[in-house]
Amino acid sequence: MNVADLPEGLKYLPGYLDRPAQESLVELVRQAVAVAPLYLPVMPVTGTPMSVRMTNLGPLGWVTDKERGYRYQATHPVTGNLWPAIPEALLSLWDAVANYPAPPQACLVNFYADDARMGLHQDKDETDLAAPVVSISLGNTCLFRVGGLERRDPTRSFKLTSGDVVVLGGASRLCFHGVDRIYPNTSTVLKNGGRINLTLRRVD
Ligand code: MD3
Ligand code: FE
Repeated sequence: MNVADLPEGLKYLPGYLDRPAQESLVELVRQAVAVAPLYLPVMPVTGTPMSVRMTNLGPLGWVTDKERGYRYQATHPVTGNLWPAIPEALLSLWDAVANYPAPPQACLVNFYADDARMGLHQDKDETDLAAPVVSISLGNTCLFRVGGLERRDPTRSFKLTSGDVVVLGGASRLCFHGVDRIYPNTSTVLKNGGRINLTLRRVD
C-alpha cells in the first residue's frame, strides 16, 4: 500500500501511541465499560445483529436499533444512564491531531472479537461533516479497507495495529470504509484477544 494512494484528507499516524499509552487507554476503556456495558447493535428495519459490540463515551453516543435506526443520543440504550465522560487523554489526543476548534462530542467504542468484522459503510449520521473523525486502534491487528465516495469505487486495504491513529478529514470523511478481518494473537495489549477501536467525533 502506497500512502500516495490514500484518499485526500486521510492522515495515517502508525505507532502514534506507545505501549504505556495504549495500556492506559485500555484501562480507561475497561472502567467505562464497567458502567456503560458493551451491547450488541442491530441493523435498522431487519434487526440483524452486527458482530462488533459497542458502547460510547461523551455527551452523545452512536446507537442503533430495529425500530429507530442509527442515531446519536445522550443515554445508554440498555441502562438508560448518561454515557461516561471522554477521558482527558483522548481530549488532548484530539487537540493534537484533529486540527479542529471544538472538542469531540462522542467517542464510539467498538469491540471486535477475533471473528468480528464491519462491512463497508459511510459515517454520515453526524451533522458536522467539516470535523474529522479520529480513530485509535488497540489490541489485535485488523485489515482495514477504505474506498471512495461511491460504494462501487475501488478500495485499498491496509493493516491497523495497536497504537495506530487515523485522522479522517477533508474528502476522506465520507469515504466508504470497513474492517475485513482481525488477525488473532497479533498483540498482547488485550489479555483476552480481540481489538478495540475508539472513534472521536463531532456530531452537530
Ligand atoms: C474512514 N470503525 O466506527 S475506524 C466506525 O476500526 C468504523 O472500528 C472502524 O468504521 C473500526 O464507524 C474504522 C477508521 C475510520 C473511522 C471513520 C471513518 C475510518 C473512516 C470515516 C470516514 C472514512
Ligand atoms: Fe465507520
